[in-house]
Amino acid sequence: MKVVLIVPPLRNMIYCEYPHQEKVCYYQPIGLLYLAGYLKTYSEYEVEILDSLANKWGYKMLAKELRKRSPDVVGITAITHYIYDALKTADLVKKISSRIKVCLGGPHVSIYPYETICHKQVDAVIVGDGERKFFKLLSAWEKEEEKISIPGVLTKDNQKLSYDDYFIEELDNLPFPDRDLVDPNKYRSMVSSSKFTTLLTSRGCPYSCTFCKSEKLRLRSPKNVIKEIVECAKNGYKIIEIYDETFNISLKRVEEICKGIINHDLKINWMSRMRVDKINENMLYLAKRSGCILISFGIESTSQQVLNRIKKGITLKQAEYAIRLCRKVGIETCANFMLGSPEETEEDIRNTINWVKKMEPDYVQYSITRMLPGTKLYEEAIKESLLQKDVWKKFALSPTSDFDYPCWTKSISKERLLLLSRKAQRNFYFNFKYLSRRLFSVSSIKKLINDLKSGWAILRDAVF
Ligand code: B12
Ligand code: SF4
Repeated sequence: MKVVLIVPPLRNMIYCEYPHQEKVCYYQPIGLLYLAGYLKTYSEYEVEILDSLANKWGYKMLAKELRKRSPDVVGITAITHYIYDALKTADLVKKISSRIKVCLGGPHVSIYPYETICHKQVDAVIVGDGERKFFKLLSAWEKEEEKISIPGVLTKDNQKLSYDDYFIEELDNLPFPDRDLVDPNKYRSMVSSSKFTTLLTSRGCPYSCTFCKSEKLRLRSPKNVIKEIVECAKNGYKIIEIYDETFNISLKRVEEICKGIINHDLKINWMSRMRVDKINENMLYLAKRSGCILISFGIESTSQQVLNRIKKGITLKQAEYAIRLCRKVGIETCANFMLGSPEETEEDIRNTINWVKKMEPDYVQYSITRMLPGTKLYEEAIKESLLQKDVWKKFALSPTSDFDYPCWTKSISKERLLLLSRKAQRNFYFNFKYLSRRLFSVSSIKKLINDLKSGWAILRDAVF
C-alpha cells in the first residue's frame, strides 16, 4: 500500500501574525515524520511526505506530484488556521482519483472531529496522537474491513468516537521521526542557516494558561532523547530546535539531557522554549556548555494582574531574573508577549514596551491575544457574551479564507492592538541602539547575513 502524507499549500491560512517570517524559516513537519517513522518500523507500506510549504508548492504543483505517485491513501495534517487548505487538498485528492482514501489528523481535528468528518471529501479522521491509530486504520483499509471500529478514529460509517487511545503514554517506545523523508536543505531556522531540525523531548504541558489548549504531559527519558540527538548529529544536523511546549518542566531532566550532549561531545547548537519560573544558574551553565544558543520565554504581559487573570503562573521578577541570568551565562533570549489580554489596558501595554527596552532581550515577539478554539479564554468570551456564538464551531463546519479571528476586545479594538503590536515590534528592532548591539555581538559574517535576512522578514511584517 502506498501512503502519502501532506502538508497542504497554505494559500488561505486564516491568520498568521508574521507571514514574512514564515517565509524565511521552515520547520520539518515533525508530526508527519513521527507517523512515517512508525509506519516504516511496523509495516511494509511505502510512505512519502509532500511538504507543500517547504517546497513552495501551490495546488497545481501538488496535484502534479500526487499524480506521479498515485497513492492508495493520503494523510493530511491540519491546525485550525489552515483547515480550509487541508479540506481543499482533500478535494484535490478526490478529484485526482475518488478511490484514494483521505484521512485528516492534527490539532484541529482533535478539537473538531465530528465537524471534520462531515466534509464529503474526508473518509476518516484521527484524534490525539496518530501513530498507532493511523497504522490500525491503514491495516483495516488494506483488509477492506466493512465496519471499522478503532478508538480515536471516526469514519463515514462509524461516527461514535472513543477517546480511549487518545495519548501515547510511553513516548520512549515510539520510533524516532523519519527525517530522511524530507530534504533537509528545504528547512531553515530563524537564527541560523546551518543544517537544522526540530525535536520533541515531551508532549503536552502541565500548566493551564487560559489562552492555550494544553494537553496531558508525557516525558521522554533523557537517555532516549540523547539517542535521537546523537543520531541527528551523526546525520550532520547542526542546529536543533526543541519544540516542546515547555522544555524545562523538570530541571533535573534538562540537566541530564545537557550532560548527555556534553558527554557525547556533540558539536550542535540548540534552542528551546522555557518557563521563566523554572530556571537556575546551574541548569543554564550546563545548557550553555551543551550548545544552547537561544531560549524563548513566554512572558505575555508585564502586568501582574493580567498574568494572574490568564493563569500564567509567573511573576515579573522571575521574568527579569531569567533574562538577566541568560545574559550572564551567554545565552540569547527571545521574549514573547501577547497584547490585549483580559483586563490589559493601553497603559499596561506601554509599560510592557518600556520594560522590554529596559531589559534588552535579544529578540522580542509581540502578537495580539487571539482566542483559540478549545481554550478557557474562548469559553470565557462566549460566557461573557463578548462573542455571540461559537464562531469556531461554525468555521469548522464551513471554513472560509476570510474568517474574522476572535480577539478579546472588551477595552481595546483589534485594529488598535494590531497597530500597537506592529509599532512595538518595529521600534524594538529598528533603532540605532539595538542594531549596534547586534552588530557587535554577531559571531561571524554568515550569522550576520542570516540575521539580516530574518531582520528583513520582521521589518516587512512590522511595516506592511
Ligand atoms: C512547535 C509548534 C509550532 C512551530 C512549528 C510548527 C510546525 N509547522 O511544525 C511554530 C513556532 C512555527 C508554530 C507556528 C504556529 N503555530 Co504552533 N505549535 C507548535 C506546538 C508547540 C508543537 C507542535 C508539534 O510539533 N507537536 C508534536 C507533534 C508530534 O504533534 P502533531 O504535529 O500534532 O502530530 C501528531 C498528531 O496531531 C497527529 N497528526 C498530525 N497530523 C496528522 C495527520 C494525519 C493524517 C494523522 C492520521 C495524524 C496526524 O499525529 C501526530 C503524531 O502523534 C503545538 C502545540 C501542540 N500541542 O501540538 C502548537 C500548535 C500546533 N500551534 C498552534 C498555532 C495556533 C500556531 C500558529 C498559527 C501561531 C501563529 N503564528 O499565530 C502558527 C502556524 C504555523 C504553521 N504554518 O503551522 C496551535 C494550533 C491550534 C489549533 N486549534 O489548531 C497549537 C496546537 C498551540 C496551541 N496550544 O494552541 N507552531
Ligand atoms: S502557554 Fe505554555 S506554559 Fe501555558 S499551558 Fe500553554 S504550553 Fe503550557
